[in-house]
Amino acid sequence: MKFGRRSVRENSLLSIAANRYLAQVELLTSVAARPARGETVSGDRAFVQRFEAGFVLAVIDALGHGPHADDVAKKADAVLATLSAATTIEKVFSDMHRALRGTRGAAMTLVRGSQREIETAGIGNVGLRGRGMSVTFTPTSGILGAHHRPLRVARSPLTTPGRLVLFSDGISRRFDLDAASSLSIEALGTKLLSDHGADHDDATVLVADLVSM
Ligand SMILES: [Mn+2]
Repeated sequence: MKFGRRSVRENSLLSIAANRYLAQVELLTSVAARPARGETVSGDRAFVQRFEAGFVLAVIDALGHGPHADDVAKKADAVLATLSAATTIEKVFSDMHRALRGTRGAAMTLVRGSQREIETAGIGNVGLRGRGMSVTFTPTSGILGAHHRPLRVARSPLTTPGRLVLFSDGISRRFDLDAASSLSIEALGTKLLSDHGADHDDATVLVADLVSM
């Protein structure tokens, strides 16, 4: 069976206040994803939301794979659809935890960018790596919808140019972002899927570049 692969790019301009000056920062994102072998649907989701002066990036991995995981991911989609620019990162996670109660649960890592900084948090094993900007990320152990340790939110200054990579655990962590620095966001996503993806699990990579205009 052939795996469905998709790569989607979106561009947008964000008004980011850097120091005293209003600088334009461009957020470019690309998603590469495929379901586990033998499945036609995935329990992974990649989410990108842009606001006038900020953005949210997230990858969700519902436990297991196949239609049951997809059902859980649909509930997660509904929570993310309610996000606004004012929604705190803590509220997204608490709403998600509540919405997924009674399901098999999910892992989620989320990046919330605002005018001067990025906030990061994750429950479970969705990975986050940064290149170009120093990204602090301290994942919280547990499962959304079941039980988890108190959420840890880390903050880092937003600097450009920078690259963020969020990836579900269907992608092995042993990849070298520096070695792949010349790749476009689309090529990096495709490479991580093909070179570091595990066939037995859904795999999703969200790559984002932040570039000053
Ligand atoms: Mn997984």
